[in-house]
Amino acid sequence: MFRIDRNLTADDLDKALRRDVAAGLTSTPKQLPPKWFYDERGSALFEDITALPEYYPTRAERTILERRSDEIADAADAEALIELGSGSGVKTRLLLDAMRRHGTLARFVPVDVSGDFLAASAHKVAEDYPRLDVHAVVGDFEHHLGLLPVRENGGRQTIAVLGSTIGNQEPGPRAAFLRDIRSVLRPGDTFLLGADLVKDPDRLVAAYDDAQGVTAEFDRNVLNVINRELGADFDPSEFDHVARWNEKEEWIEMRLRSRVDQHVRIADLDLEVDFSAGEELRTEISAKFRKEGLIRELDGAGFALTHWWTDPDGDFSLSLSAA
Ligand code: AVJ
Repeated sequence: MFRIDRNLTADDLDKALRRDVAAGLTSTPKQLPPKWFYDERGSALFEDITALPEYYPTRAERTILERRSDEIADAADAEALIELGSGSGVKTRLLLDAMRRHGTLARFVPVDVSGDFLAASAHKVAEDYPRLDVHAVVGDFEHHLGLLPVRENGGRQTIAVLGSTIGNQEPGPRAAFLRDIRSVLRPGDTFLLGADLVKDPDRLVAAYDDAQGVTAEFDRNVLNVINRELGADFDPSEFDHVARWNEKEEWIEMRLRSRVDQHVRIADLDLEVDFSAGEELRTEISAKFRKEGLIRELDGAGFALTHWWTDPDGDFSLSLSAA
């Protein structure tokens, strides 16, 4: 069984991009939200990143799921899995398989902003799990949580946010996001969260500034997106990729540093922007977590952590919390 709801049109996305670019390039310091990395090329580059020797998070999370998915499924005891930011689906299948073995799973609700990608991957899940009711939702899960088809059959729900997607948000919006998730759940429901952990800064920086330069290409790709979508004339080769560990905030920052004094025109916004040599545009934060801090944040949103799993190296965490 398969259906797809579209809560987000191409026009909504275009408006959001215009708003974010206009605000971000006129603020000091300049910044852009990371969600605009992911056009077709950006999504393919991210897939390449997940296979890099330096980028451990995807492998570490997969290892946890390979070892613990049955425990997770037993603890969640859920009728529906709602996955926010559903990605390419390898990890999802480990979870779905375990939940199916557990025996209660009837519904899968993958939610993503990228409609084409979501439709293709959700459709494949529906084919491979013929007894599962697959209800895909195209939406911005930071804003449209209230529109989700939660609890259509009355059973227990699990909401999953994997891949350390949550690390892209600053603490304020992150707290609001966690509260929003809590507000669509009821007692007995659970929240499964994948979160990357604080570790040696050299390893963190290497994970976001790989030797082959794939992450640098991914970072610069946001400029290609703005060129194409908003008629801008960025020359991506005039920007260097920078990854830096912010010790105080405990997050990785990715930045694009202008190599020269330059002037950029964003035609569709009627906007001209100057970059001085060495000036940096922040393109992403990727927050890293500690168990105590995460418990506190979850608690602040009304969740009680019940399970905590890491990979054998202690690099990445999966936690299950009760609503
Ligand atoms: C998809 C947001 C989890 O923060 O590690 C990877 C994105 N950026 N390399 C991350 C990313 C650079 C990734 N997330």
